[in-house]
Amino acid sequence: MTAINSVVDLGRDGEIAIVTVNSPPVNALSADVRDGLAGAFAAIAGDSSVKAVVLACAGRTFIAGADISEFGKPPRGASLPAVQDAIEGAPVPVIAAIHGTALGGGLEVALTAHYRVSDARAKFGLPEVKLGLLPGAGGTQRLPRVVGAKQALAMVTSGTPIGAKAALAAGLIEEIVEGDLTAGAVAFARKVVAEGRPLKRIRDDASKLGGDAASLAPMFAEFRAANARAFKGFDAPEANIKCIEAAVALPFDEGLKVERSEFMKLMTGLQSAAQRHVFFAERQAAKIDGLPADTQPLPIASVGIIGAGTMGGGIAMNFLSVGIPVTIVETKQEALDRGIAVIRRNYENSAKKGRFSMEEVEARMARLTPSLSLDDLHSVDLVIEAVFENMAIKKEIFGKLDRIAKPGAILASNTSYLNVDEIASATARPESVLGMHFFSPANVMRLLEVVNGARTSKQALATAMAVGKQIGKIGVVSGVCHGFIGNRMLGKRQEQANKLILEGARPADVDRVLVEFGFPMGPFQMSDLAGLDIGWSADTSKGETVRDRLCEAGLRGQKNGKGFYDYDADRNRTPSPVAEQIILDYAAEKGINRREIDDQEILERCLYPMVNEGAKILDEGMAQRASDIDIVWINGYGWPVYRGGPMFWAEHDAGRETIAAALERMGMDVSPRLKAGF
Ligand code: 3H9
Repeated sequence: MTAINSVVDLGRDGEIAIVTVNSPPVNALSADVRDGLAGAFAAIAGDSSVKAVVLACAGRTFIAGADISEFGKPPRGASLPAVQDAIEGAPVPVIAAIHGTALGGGLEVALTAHYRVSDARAKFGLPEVKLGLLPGAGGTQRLPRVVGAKQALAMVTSGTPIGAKAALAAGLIEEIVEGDLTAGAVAFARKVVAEGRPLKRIRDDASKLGGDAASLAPMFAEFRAANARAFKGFDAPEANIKCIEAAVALPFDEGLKVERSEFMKLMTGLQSAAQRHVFFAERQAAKIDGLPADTQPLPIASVGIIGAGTMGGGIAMNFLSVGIPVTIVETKQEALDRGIAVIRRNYENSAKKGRFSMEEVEARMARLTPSLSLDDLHSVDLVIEAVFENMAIKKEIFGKLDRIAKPGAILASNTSYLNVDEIASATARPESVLGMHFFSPANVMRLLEVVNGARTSKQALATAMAVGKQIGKIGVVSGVCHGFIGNRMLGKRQEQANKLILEGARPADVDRVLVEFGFPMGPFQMSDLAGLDIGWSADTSKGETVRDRLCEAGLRGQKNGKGFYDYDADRNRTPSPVAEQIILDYAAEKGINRREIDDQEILERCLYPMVNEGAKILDEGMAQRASDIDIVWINGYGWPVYRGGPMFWAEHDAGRETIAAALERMGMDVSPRLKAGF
């Protein structure tokens, strides 16, 4: 075996050359990898003893894409198209041997090989759309020439990979290899040589596209219409569609030009920069600053959950779904039964939608043990308390848990606001206590704030983060402060939204501006959805806030069809005249001068104070890094991913200085970090 460079080797098995990429962790197409491939294929082209080539990868995966960390930097090394030309134009058959994930540029390289084989677990996809991009190395032109325009369209706009079986059925690979992949690929190569099979260049064969521009036009139109909602706000899906249309309508090289031009537009735009930021931010969030390298998370083989309400039940589902048994504790049989029934119904609904079988529903339910006694939590590895937000009750529960739970068990509270250190003080083991703040619906939302108490041990923190990952959440470490990262910032937005409607904006205007920005709903739609009467009681209501008055007038939000909006049976909403009058009366009573408020002011007043609060959270060390705050807002509150999160947006779009100056004009206390940089 010859090392072409530090990441590409050229070996031989008789007359078959074997090119191996070995560039951990994911064999991304860095300059070194491209140089190595260019070198290897140049050597092969000059060696007449080579009859075929196997292109394989070492480590956990085939090439998983272009090297995203190189994007936006000056180009270096061999270009990707030059490498692809060398493969596609090789004088002998090239067989890509695929394991792991052939993604993006990786799949695009494989599509320049003349044949592809894989192991049974391999996955194939063009996920560029998730980075605000499109496949820029011929993927939009070659993939439809293999799997047809329709399937290619679905693959490039969703970014979702397909498995080996589907790839075989679609003609993307020739064979699924059993046993050693490279050996199987070499055997396949020998067969190709022995049978004198042609050099199949995908670019030259348009027969599988599935039609021409005219016959496929309705398919494209339908696809756009069916996905309009999902694609709203994003630039990349439409650019991907255009490229597949070009593949159908134009000769290969012309289509490539369209792809290149669309790719460059996306690549230099803010949306892709934002989405690439999010890709790395997600991975960064998993890292705990200052964690000693030898910290081992504790194994979590069983979980106890206190409270079988909406949150407790949703949290339980996360664990049951990945095979971890849960004991769920309530105080009353009726509440317990109700909670269990909801879990079962949720699972059955998923099964009815075909997500899994009814046997799987039973298997998950069999992992659930209902109980009326905290004593039953004596042997679990992790307890998550999910009762309502009342410090006295939480402290009482943690005091009991301290006596019941086994030594070393992690004791977590799902509190959204309360002081985790005070909760921990009810135990003699504060090192095992932390917050695990799930977002509703807890079985669906990906965000998990892991609240690191003043005395929480590193190991407990690492365990909570690891178990979060195990149940498919994106964990973000937060310090102890009121509302942690997400709700603390949300509070600032709500404060301004409440003021705006008194000063002259209508709730529907505030909601519209934020929805146009990219949030799935605005603050008043959110209040209606959550229920206006959460935490409100008729006995204690003093009519001091708009919310009090709405509740006193019988407006409870979506649950009774009346809130800031009136709702019909299909939940269509129209602004409520009753709510509007209550707001007007309240403003008049308080002597507030109402005026015209434009959309820009609404946006600035809702978002700038939030960014400022994010900066304060960083000032106080309550978040580890600015990008963690972005991850919280994208995954917990519907911040549009194509705007990269509030801190990215402040830095790269709105401008930190602009925000700081506007906040000063509003008379707000501006975080030093907002001025200095995050
Ligand atoms: C593209 O190809 C454009 C083309 O059309 C060409 C245009 C000209 N680059 O996710 P993990 C790092 S766009 C650089 O934890 P897993 C990642 O940051 C690309 N780095 O592992 C992490 O680093 P760290 C299209 C990358 O096993 C480490 O690898 N391709 C890249 O859970 C491990 O990653 C994609 O979008 C990359 N391309 O999942 C695929 N990929 O350890 C993106 C990963 O320092 N990648 N890293 O935090 C993935 O989806 C997953 O990483 C993968 C492995 C499924 C491959």
